[in-house]
Amino acid sequence: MSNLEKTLSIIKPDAVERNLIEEIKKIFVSNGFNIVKEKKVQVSKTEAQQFYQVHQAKPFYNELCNYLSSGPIYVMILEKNGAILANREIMGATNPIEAKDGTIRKIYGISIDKNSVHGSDSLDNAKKEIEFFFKD
Ligand code: IDP
Ligand code: MG
Repeated sequence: MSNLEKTLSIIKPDAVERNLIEEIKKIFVSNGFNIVKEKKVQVSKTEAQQFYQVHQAKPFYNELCNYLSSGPIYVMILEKNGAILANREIMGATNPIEAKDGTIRKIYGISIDKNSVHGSDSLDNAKKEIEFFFKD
């Protein structure tokens, strides 16, 4: 049975800055994801605040929005059967220290904030996040 899903992936400023876009894309492609759309952008602080609205009550919200808007990011729509969960698995835990071997955050993450990638956490959020970056 097919369960084709789309999810939003972001290669965050720390990874773009270290020229890791191609290496990280290779991990997604070799794990069976199809990259449907992709672009490099830089978001404003206001846009970062909108994107991370679900976290507005968190103590790290302001820092998080400053960080996402601090430099270019690479956004992708990834497609695969069960893409949302599969992406969360290949990304690894939020804190790179806790991420499993072989996950993107384990390999490339610097710290809990500079953890190299974002991935949608549910079907509903995937739709919202894809719409946020790819309105057309
Ligand atoms: P996720 O990215 O694994 O889904 P979330 O809990 O949704 O993790 O948090 C969103 C982002 O906020 C994380 O990827 C990370 O960059 C940042 N973040 C999460 N927890 C902390 C924290 O305790 N301190 C600083 N930044 C954090
Ligand atoms: Mg999240």
